[in-house]
Amino acid sequence: MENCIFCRIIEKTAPSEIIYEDEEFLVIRDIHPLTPLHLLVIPRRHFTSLNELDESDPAYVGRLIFTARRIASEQVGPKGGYRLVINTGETAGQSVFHLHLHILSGRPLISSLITRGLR
Ligand code: DGP
Repeated sequence: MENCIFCRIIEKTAPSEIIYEDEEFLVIRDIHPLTPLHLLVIPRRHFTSLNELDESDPAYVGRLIFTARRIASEQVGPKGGYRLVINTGETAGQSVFHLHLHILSGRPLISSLITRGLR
């Protein structure tokens, strides 16, 4: 989509730090990190949000989650914890309307929220 920043990152007409990519997903570093490790798993297909995903293809969601798990494990090591977040809708804090999954690690949730002034 023309005005979608994540589509432009996928097309490589906008810059980003790409951590991983395959035929379905791209993993980039978040430009405004909330935690010491903050990555985004972005499907190449443009879905406005999680609500647009087709229930008839649950394996696709599995591949999205397993991609996030694999990259998170590679980045944080076997003992490191991480959190996966999908903000869905404006009132939940979604600001980019192209489905993406946050990988957050290195700081507990509550201090991440305080950093963003959300508490
Ligand atoms: P959300 O609020 O869940 O829609 O998350 C959108 C995230 O995307 C937010 O943490 C900041 C990040 N972001 C927005 N624009 C860019 C960009 O141009 N490059 C990168 N790397 N991240 C971006």
